[in-house]
Amino acid sequence: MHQLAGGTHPELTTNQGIPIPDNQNSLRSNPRGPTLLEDFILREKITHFDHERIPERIVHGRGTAAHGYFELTQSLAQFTTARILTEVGEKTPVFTRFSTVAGGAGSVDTPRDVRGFAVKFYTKEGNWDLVGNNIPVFFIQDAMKFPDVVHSVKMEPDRGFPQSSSAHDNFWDFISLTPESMHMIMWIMSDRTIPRSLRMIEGFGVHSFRLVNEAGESTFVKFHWRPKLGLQSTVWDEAVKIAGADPDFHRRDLYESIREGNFPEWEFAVQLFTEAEAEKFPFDHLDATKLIPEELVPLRVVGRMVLDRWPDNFFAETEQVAYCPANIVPGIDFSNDPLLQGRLFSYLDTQLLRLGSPNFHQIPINAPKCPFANNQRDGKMQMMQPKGRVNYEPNSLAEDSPRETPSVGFRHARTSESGEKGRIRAESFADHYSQARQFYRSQTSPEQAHIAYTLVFELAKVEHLHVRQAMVAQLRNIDEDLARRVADGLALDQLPDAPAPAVPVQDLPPSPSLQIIGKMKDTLEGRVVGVLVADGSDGAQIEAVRKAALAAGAMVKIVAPKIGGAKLADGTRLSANGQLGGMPSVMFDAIAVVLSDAGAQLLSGESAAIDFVHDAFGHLKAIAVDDGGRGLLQKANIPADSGIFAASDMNGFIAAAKTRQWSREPSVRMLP
Ligand code: HDE
Repeated sequence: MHQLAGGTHPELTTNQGIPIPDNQNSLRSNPRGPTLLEDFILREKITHFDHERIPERIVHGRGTAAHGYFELTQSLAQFTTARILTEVGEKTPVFTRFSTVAGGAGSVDTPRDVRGFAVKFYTKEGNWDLVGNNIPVFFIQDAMKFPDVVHSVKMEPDRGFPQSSSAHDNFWDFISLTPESMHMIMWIMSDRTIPRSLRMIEGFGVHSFRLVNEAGESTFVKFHWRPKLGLQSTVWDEAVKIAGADPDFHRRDLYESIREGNFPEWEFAVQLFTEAEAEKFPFDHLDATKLIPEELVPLRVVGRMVLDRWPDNFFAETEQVAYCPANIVPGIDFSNDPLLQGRLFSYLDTQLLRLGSPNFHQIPINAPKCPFANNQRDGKMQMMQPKGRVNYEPNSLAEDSPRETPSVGFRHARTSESGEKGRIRAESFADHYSQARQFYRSQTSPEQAHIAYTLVFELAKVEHLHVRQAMVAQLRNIDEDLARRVADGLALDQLPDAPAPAVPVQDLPPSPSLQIIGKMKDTLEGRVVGVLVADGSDGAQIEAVRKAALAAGAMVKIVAPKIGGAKLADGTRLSANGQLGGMPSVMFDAIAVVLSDAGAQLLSGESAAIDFVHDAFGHLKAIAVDDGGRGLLQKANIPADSGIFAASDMNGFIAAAKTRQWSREPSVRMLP
């Protein structure tokens, strides 16, 4: 067995501190005899192992997280007393977890799904958890419906599939009967749900919250995260192939970028509005199926978040971290959004099940970094050893026991409530289609085509014809052209009748800020260029690609038929980052193919090489080729187009690599 040489190795012991003499063999009555029950070392080791797993999160089971800091750049002192939002320049530690929603902890990173975006701020006034998503609206208006929507999307209970996919009957059956979900459906059918990288997603607090100032006055607020690298998505066929090529694509990307010192960063922005302003909105801001367009209430950037440290231990930190929307600090308060109100209850409850004890707040990743003290005691896994006889308040026996402090304690916003008690959905929540329409009509034409394409893909997996029809019927209330495209893609004979909307559908003004393409940045920063090489490739040409890509802020990875690398034309050996079969072009944002004639000849007979260029073309990527590379493109039947460049034209290649070649798409895909 290979043992690391050198170093100072502590003694291997049991959990009771007993040194272990032999970690290879259990205790047997004789060398070929039965194992003895008395082997306390074996039993302790196996018992601990048997208990290694805890229940995974019922939603957001698969996630990845990193440490970092939040820095306030603009004070909101006029609106709030929260120190984290008033102390400019102060760096507050954060732990941020990104997740998919539907899949289990062992599912893949790139299904079509919402991404969770949960931030724990360890502020001086206690922990504040902003538990958001990468989409600013939600499926439902009332917490009462949460178990239903989650049951419908999760694997079907009788068959145990599909894992991590909304493309099945139960989901679309529920959705087609739930008009309030239509706005969210537009978002999840868009490319927002197949992000290129977690570093390139937005984050939203979704609900309206309140900021509360010194005078006790409150202002409504929506919280936003905006990625420094801009928004970027994959195309669906690419996401599907990434899932096979690298199930950990997103977490590896986050890990590598932090390891390389390219720290992921987001701007933190707020939308602030008063109650009086909210009354004039053409929707109810307490309804989580609605957003406030940036054109209506502009974003005010007030801070930034940088993730700069990978956790030491996945289980201890990423798995055990417990977010809760009810964790809030003085100066911030909740709104009456009925979805948020339900969430305030749910998270603590789920943590008790998941982490097994009311003392989960003592786990280092969950513990506040400011002092905390109260008279809560005992319980499973109690790690604290409070001294003294007093564990109640008020008391006259202890001089140092914790006391309430009205001057700094949490104060709720001053509000008053009136109205009829009951299970009543506000009339102002009745408009389910206007913002769905606004979203669809605000997209660029490739984005609209992708929404239609995705709906066809998903509904084509639905076995029940009446469910497909019911869904197309709903789409007619959003946009007649969209409904027609989807109906055509499903080969429906006729358009089903649209259900009557509860209130007239409004034609709201388009909001370009809802696009992805409009929010892409003109940059290659944070992206990866893959260079396919083989024995005999031209080293100078490879170097030119590498230099140009690095200068534009991208990473470069070399792919060769063998992991040991390639012997270049000048006899030197170039080491490879990946072997062709295991590092397909879906791993990259743009590719270059630098081959000698012999190399092109060799790779023409290798389907992984043909797929490499074929997929890059089909996924609308910029491609740079030398003569040998062009030979491979010809073998793959790839026609010349404006996204394919001679390797000598690095300027053209780099400019094109910053985006996808949208104009190519109609030539490679039958869009509905
Ligand atoms: Fe969650 N959600 N949720 N959710 N949610 C959970 O808490 C719940 C909702 C979100 O990385 C659970 O610890 C209810 C909206 C994220 O650990 C659970 C309702 C938004 C995460 C739960 C919602 C979210 C969760 C499962 C409707 C965006 C992962 C495990 C009333 C604003 C946090 C857990 C992490 C996790 C309940 C709706 C975001 C069961 C009842 C809306 C990012 O408590």
